[in-house]
Amino acid sequence: MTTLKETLQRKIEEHRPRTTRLLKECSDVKISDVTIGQAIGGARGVKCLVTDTSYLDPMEGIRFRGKTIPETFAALPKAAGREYPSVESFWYYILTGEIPTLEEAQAVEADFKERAQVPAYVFDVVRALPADSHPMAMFSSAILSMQRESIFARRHREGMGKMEYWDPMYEDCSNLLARLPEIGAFIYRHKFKGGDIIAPDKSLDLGGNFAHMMGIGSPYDEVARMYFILHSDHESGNVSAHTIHLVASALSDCYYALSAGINGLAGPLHGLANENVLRWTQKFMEGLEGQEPTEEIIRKALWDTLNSGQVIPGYGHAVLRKTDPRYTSQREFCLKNLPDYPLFKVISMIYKVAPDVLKEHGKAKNPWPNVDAQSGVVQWYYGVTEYSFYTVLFGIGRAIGTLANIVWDRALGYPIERPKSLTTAMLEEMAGIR
Ligand code: AMX
Repeated sequence: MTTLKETLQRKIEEHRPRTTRLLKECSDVKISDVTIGQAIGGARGVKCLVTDTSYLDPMEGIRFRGKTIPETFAALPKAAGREYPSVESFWYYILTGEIPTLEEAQAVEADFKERAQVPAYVFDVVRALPADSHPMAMFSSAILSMQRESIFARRHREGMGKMEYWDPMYEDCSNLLARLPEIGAFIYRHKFKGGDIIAPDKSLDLGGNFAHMMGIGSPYDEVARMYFILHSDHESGNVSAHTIHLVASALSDCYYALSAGINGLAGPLHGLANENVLRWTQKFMEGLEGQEPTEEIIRKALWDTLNSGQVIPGYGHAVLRKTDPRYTSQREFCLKNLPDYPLFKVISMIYKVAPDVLKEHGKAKNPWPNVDAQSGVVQWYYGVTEYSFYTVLFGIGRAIGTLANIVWDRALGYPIERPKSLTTAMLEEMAGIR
């Protein structure tokens, strides 16, 4: 059996000549044009990033290392009696592109247990924040506080060579990922359960241990595995992944980079949408005052939201032009496990009505639901009703793909990122209107 790190090293050595060749022989091949609309419009659709961990097709949705979500879940090994693969097996896969054997996946589980010890000062940092701090501010601060642990930063100060960068980056990213579930669960229990903290159980895998530390019984361990893998990666153009890649491109270590990305994920147009979906739905259900929800009532509530100038949270996407397969995957989970749950029924009704409302409204390029329209229902059902915590869950998941990506960034020697900006006057001149 080879270890994950040995496999990764082999993969890096195999891959490096491809990047070298592209740069040496094909640097001038054009892959994208940029219009004024794109320069003002958030660089939408400008192809200028290279990401091998995942690819997002507008019609098909995400593929992790070439596999769709159902293919990924089917291909990864599962421990006896489990429906979902471990996060550790997925970490092996997203880092190397190879499906591990169960034995290899379990070796990563054992490795993570060695790395999972969260320094005590991290909890002090969370405790020191005002009680009404948002869980995402707590999460980002906790991650940032661990920067002093960075092996990459130390080795860089000591003058390591560029070809070695990936190694301490891999070590840091593995350490950080292994610690995130305990930090997340600590924030949850500290903020919402009166500080009644549950100690980790070293016999469990990452997903199982997270469920245990949250204080929620089976099958929440399966929910955690599913949730973290589904939210892991969405190529590199989205705000959190791009921020993490950008910050790391300055050779900032993964603690700085992930903390920064978490801050981006905390925005309502990005990861915070999962909180806002539940806020919107709860407010809607309270307003019903016992009345049965109907499609007509939902349609009116959606229009009220649009007419007040707000977006419908959980709908639309910058790249996707169809229902997000991450939404579908969680919907299938609900259909199997909680088909009659009232909140799921409302969410399903919204799914029936909202796309037509958004089409009629005529603004959103994509009227279909994204991942955030469905994820809160599952959490709510299993007792996590404190929806301001939901984006922390997203953040733990998002760390998996983005940390793998920055290990590869360092392995392939990607430079500091620095796109060029122009002034408005320059654009007017180029357009011939000045
Ligand atoms: N409700 C109302 N209006 C919407 C909308 C929605 N769900 N989605 C898009 N629009 C509007 C935009 O605000 C924009 O309006 P404007 O012209 O007045 O500025 C117009 O439609 C065109 O936008 P777009 O090109 O379709 O989308 P975008 O790429 O600019 O933005 C996104 C994408 C996700 C920010 C947007 O669809 C949105 O705000 N959705 C709701 C929030 C949400 O669910 N975010 C989570 C996305 C997934 C994730 O990152 N976790």
